[in-house]
Amino acid sequence: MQLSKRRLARTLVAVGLAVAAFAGCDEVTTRTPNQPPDTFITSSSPRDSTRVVHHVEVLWSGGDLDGTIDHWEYFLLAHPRAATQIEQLQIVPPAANDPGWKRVEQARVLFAALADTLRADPRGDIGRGEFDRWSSFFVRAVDNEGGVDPTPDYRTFFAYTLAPRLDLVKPAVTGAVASVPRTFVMNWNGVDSIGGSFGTQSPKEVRWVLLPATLDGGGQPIGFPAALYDLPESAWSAWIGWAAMDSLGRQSVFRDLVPPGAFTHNVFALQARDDAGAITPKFDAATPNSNNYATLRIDGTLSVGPRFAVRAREIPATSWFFDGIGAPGFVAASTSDTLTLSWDTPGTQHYGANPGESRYGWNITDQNDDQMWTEWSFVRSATPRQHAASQRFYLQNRDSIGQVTTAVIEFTFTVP
Ligand SMILES: [Ca+2]
Ligand SMILES: [Ca+2]
Repeated sequence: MQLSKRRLARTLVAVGLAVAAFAGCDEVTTRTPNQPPDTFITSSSPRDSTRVVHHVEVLWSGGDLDGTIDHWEYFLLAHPRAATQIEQLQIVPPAANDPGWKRVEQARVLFAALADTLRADPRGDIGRGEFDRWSSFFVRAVDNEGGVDPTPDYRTFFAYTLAPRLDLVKPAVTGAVASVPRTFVMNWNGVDSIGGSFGTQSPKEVRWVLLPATLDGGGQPIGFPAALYDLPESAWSAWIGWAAMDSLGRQSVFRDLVPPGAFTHNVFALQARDDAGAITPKFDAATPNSNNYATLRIDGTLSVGPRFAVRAREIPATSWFFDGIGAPGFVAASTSDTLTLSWDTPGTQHYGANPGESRYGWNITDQNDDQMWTEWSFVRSATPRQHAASQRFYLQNRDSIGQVTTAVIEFTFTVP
């Protein structure tokens, strides 16, 4: 391949010289035609016809006999997924005017080639789990007169990688059923192996699915994970960028999934895709750090929102617990004319959210009036309060998905 290219280049040079010689005979009427530049890949990696990690850097050089090289253009051609041997490929350079040629100023480029095909049934043993795909990289010089190398140089290589690995965390429970209230947040971690000694990176994007399930006597969802391997594309969410600004590449929020008092069983499953197009191939509920599906009991009898306890330093051995949104208020008798109140960091772990800020106030008549509250803050205590009569303490704790639990305690004052 390289030889035939060089032979052609030499022929072109010879023709060019002949034209130049001819043009020299008649300087008045003929201008020497531009000679196209030539291009040669110089890097040793990827060697032609080899299997390489899909993060590929190619370096090249070139020359132009009658001018200078202005810039370069490259083209990455992915071969059909079914091809496993180089003999099966049709390595045809793209058309000179193909819009897929990409301009580059430097004589090198680093790119992620496709490696999106697993050669094993993901339901069985997938060995090392490598995904691969054949590609050809073409590069051509463009000279100062716009002349394009008609014989791009190229390399053909078999790129491989491993698919991202996912790890469902709170509120999922590895290998067991997690009970969650009807509004909850699924959270996960993930890591993508680039391949070889290249280390790891973040997955590029994720998608999820939440399916109804029936549990068997052992608490296992019937027909899973088989059902997950057979899902049509349309059952999945859209692909979501891992680093999406709203964190939705790392969590998904579900609100009011069942009516209050009702419950359902569901399976939540997750896949990630990397920059090679490789998608998490297996579904696993039980292996730590690789558990990408989980069984949920979405229970409408469980309270929704942050939960926390409030304490008064002057009334030891007593606390008032607020189990989420709508928790009833308390009446508490105090013999101290000072109240120093504090509260726990709100509990949100059980439904997958994170605790947020608190605010409080006394004798609030309009909860919608922000002026009656302190600023939202992460301080979990109130300034000591003097009192000589009944007073109402109002406290709000919010979570990372905007749910707010309001606590009300009426303190009556009795002289000891
Ligand atoms: Ca030229
Ligand atoms: Ca990868």
